[in-house]
Amino acid sequence: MTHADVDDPFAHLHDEDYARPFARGLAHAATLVTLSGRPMVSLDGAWLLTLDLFDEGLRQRWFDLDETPPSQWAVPRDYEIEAGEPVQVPSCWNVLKPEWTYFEGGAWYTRWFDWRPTVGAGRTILSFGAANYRALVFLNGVHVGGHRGGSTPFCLEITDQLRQGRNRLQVYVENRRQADRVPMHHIDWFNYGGLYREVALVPLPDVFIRQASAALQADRASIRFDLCLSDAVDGEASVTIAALGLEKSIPIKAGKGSITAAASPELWSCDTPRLYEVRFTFRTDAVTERIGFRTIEARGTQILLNGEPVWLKGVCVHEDDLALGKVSSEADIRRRLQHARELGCNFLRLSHYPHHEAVARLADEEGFLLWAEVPVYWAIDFGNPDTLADARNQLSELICRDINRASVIFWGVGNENADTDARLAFMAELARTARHLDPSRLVGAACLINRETFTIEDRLAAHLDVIGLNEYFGWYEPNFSGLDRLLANSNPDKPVIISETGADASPGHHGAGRVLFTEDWQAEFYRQQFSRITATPYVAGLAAWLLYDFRTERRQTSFQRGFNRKGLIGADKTTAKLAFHALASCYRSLGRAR
Ligand code: GCB
Repeated sequence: MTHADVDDPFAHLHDEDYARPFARGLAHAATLVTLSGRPMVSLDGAWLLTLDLFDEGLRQRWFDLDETPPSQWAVPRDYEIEAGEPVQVPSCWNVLKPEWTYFEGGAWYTRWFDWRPTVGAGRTILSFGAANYRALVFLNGVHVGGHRGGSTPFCLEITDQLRQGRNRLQVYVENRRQADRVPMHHIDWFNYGGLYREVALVPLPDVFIRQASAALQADRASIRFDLCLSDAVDGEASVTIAALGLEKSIPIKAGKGSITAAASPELWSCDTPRLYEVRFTFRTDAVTERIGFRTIEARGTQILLNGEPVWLKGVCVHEDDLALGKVSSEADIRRRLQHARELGCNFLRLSHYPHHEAVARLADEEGFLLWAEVPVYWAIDFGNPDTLADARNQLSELICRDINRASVIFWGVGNENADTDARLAFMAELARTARHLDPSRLVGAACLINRETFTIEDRLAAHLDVIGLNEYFGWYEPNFSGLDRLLANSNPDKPVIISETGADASPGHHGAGRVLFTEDWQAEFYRQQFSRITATPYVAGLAAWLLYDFRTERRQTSFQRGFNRKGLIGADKTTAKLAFHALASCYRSLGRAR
């Protein structure tokens, strides 16, 4: 029997192939549409949510059901949309009800919206900021596509399924941890589920601008513009930067066009984060981006911003909030940047997955440099071609989304992955993908240490521009002698960034000397680390692990209680620990020279 045997009311009980029809129609990087400056209709707000641990909704095709009230049902049902819990989107279900805290499974979101055609907008897409991990989308009972990957945006065209008047939108979101996913089932953060970023309808003309980018070239005297349209048409697009008096046409062949034009913009930097309004048009369509122009390069063991060495004073951050889970409100993002500024930072590592797109927009405005990465974390199923396809797509979606953000200087392709042949091939392919999509930025990953010889030793390093090093000498190892050996023994030919170092401290817990989980040791740990790191010429920066304490079920001692306590500030995002002030004074001691 198959799911198609609708006359047999029990067919679904025996159909283990129920999910097959929904595997098709996955949105991916090439179907993303740039939203910058476009009019949109928000679909955020009130939705109804029904948890579905057993995939009953896919087995029984809940999306197909009519909306007759139970009093008129001829036979019983297992699903009633209106019985769903009213929730707000964006949200993570884990923080909505205590009994949902640890829920890992599927859930059905439903809402209705009215739609009328707009003049000049022959096409409509549905845009999702992110859904963790897999989403299947149904409009008026029709499966219109889906997406996998928990932190990147996706777009689905719904032009043919939209009805004038009332429409029913259902999204099945599922957050099971699985060995073949990216990340896999073993992670050191909380597996929040849900439709946790914005959802919108985007009206578009018949042929529209899918992606548009502008990047300052290495000569710092010209800008390259790239444009990709929705369809393989020929024609002429144009680009304008009014503040530079620049107006150029871009010849389009088969839906694509590129030009390089002479221009000398004021350079974007941390001190002067100058942004220009860049307007791309094609026929009736227009996209407006605010773009900063700068160059970033690795030369020897230095990182150069606009040709000048920059030392990265950084901090890592997770998307995690006691009240909101993985939802990032603008207020939350601004608070992160404000705390980073108080710490004396010019750099943030957005670990370990793509963060909300507003982070890079605000970092552009405020003059922070960013390391953005995909969750190729620990023991990924490196030999699995489908897992590679998923990882490559997540990386491509991240790059497409943030291609115009001056703040983003590194694409991170992985974190602490054991050095096997399969992993090398997998991650080298990700590095190639990043360079192919974006030759203007640097590629990095948190690499490995040989613990017998105490050297940085990772075959992946040959494929990277910057070597990330996560090291916890003084925390997971009882003293710093290993760090001394490691820093002295290694002789890298490219910049090294300490992409993580840190120690747990339970807020308010004190003690003298190396007493674990005390604020005092965490502060002393940073002082010890900092003097060694800054005395090492090939280290070009540090990203402390990390800004705030965050939820993770791996951590269950009385000091942790479900939290990683390596935050410089507690999970309340208010209580600064001693280490916050210690690291701030270390960063201050570098002055402006670094
Ligand atoms: C690491 C991981 C990070 C962990 C951290 C820790 O190396 O990259 O995700 O949370 O260590 O606290 O142990």
